[in-house]
Amino acid sequence: MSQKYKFLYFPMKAVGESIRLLFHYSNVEFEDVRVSNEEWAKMKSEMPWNLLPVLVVDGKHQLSQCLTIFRYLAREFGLVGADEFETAKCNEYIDAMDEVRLDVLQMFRESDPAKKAAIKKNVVDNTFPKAWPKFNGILKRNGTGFLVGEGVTCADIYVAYMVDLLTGFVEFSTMSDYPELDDHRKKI
Ligand SMILES: N[C@@H](CCC(=O)N[C@@H](CS)C(=O)NCC(=O)O)C(=O)O
Repeated sequence: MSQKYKFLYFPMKAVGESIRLLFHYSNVEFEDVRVSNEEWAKMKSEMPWNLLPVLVVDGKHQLSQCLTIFRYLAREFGLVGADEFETAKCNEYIDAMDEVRLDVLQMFRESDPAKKAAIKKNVVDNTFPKAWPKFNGILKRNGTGFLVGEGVTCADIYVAYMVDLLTGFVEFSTMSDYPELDDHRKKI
């Protein structure tokens, strides 16, 4: 692997952190550029979709959209399972987790405190109790401690990171109801 990677995102965790984790897990060097608000005002118009994250490969190829970048790097770093079906299962779990993320994201897009509280309640009462047993069951059935196959894939990294991040946002305190998922989060 001889590519040079530069990863541009804001100085926050959010979805960009899942991409940084891929680099760190794979021990691949990258330039971790954390763009300030002042810098962003000057560079926004030059970005392909006027949004971050953006990955720059070898100083010339720009790639946007977080999950596109995540999946591209996962393939480059050999974290997409043993065959095409396992790769598809990784994508299934990443997409399912992204639906959970988008539910939580609504909270941050809402400025009215009452509406924000209602979104949070929906996440705690509906989104998590529907999603977490599914992921818990997948881990139980696979029986290897990983979501797909017998070792770490990008799905483990995305799901474990998002469980950690999203439960933290809404102070969800009953992860112990989902022991396989909670252990997986801690292990990964
Ligand atoms: N669909 C895009 C969304 C990216 C996005 O919303 N980026 C936000 C930060 S998380 C952004 O660039 N905000 C700055 C702005 O809109 O000026 C992706 O998945 O990468």
